[in-house]
Amino acid sequence: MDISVKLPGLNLKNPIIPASGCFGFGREYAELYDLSLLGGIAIKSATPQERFGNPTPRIAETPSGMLNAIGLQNKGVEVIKEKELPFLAQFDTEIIANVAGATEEDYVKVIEALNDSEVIKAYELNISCPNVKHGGIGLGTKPELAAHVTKLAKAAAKKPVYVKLSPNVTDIVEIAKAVEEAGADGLVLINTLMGMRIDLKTGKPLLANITGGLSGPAIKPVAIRMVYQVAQAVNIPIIGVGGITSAEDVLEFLNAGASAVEVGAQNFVDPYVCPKIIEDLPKVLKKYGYNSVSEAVGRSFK
Ligand code: ORO
Repeated sequence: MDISVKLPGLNLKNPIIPASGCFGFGREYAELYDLSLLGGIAIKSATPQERFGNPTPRIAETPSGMLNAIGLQNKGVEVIKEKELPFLAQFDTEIIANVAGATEEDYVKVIEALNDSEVIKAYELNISCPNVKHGGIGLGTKPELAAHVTKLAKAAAKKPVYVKLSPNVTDIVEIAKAVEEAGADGLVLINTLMGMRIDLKTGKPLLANITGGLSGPAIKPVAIRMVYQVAQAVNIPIIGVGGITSAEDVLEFLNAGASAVEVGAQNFVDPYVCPKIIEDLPKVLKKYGYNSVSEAVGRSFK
């Protein structure tokens, strides 16, 4: 069965994309399997300058999930361009750059730096990182701010812009519509849910950052609900993400209205999860009576 998916700027041979922050730049996974098997790869966030991220501890386990407070650690867009993109160029898969920053100007700077890269096929505007004091979620929780940074990004970008939305809002539909109106080519939802754990030995927060972003199977129903609500309100494609561990989970996201998916935390549990899902997906689609990915998209409300 052909499970390819065409989205703005992206010719995905299958709808499976490892999620940003859970796959680095693919180097460790490339030791385990051929990255050309993947539909695409959303690489770790790039900011204009190098960031060391938050102090440790910045990871904690939770039932059916994990908390992270990495703080957008990365080497800066120029180093990523010089050192990581040439490595990724050898694979036949679509590379998506996750774009982050502390200010609106930072987002534009990263986009301008990557516009001439042949490796990057699309941008994923990260206005939903819950772990930084400036930028990130601060731009993604108010419709006007989300729309404004999207407009600036679209004006600067020579490739399609997908906007990655935060679930830490009262009404995600309102944000999605504002971003669509501002010119976004697609949406990615959801980023992590803000959470917290306490270390009982000290009575203090377990993460040095105090709060962190919750990911993993625990958040899947929240992500499905948001994809379902947003898919009925917008006309741009949605890449669904949140707690996917199997091809059945992928089908659930497709039925809710996603056109493709990203797989995040499960890569830490099973580094082979993406190729396994890719192998299983045609069988699962067939089992539930579908002959293509597109037939399954939005089935829950169509
Ligand atoms: N963590 C998340 O959960 N989401 C992001 O977008 C970024 C981070 C991080 O770098 O801390």
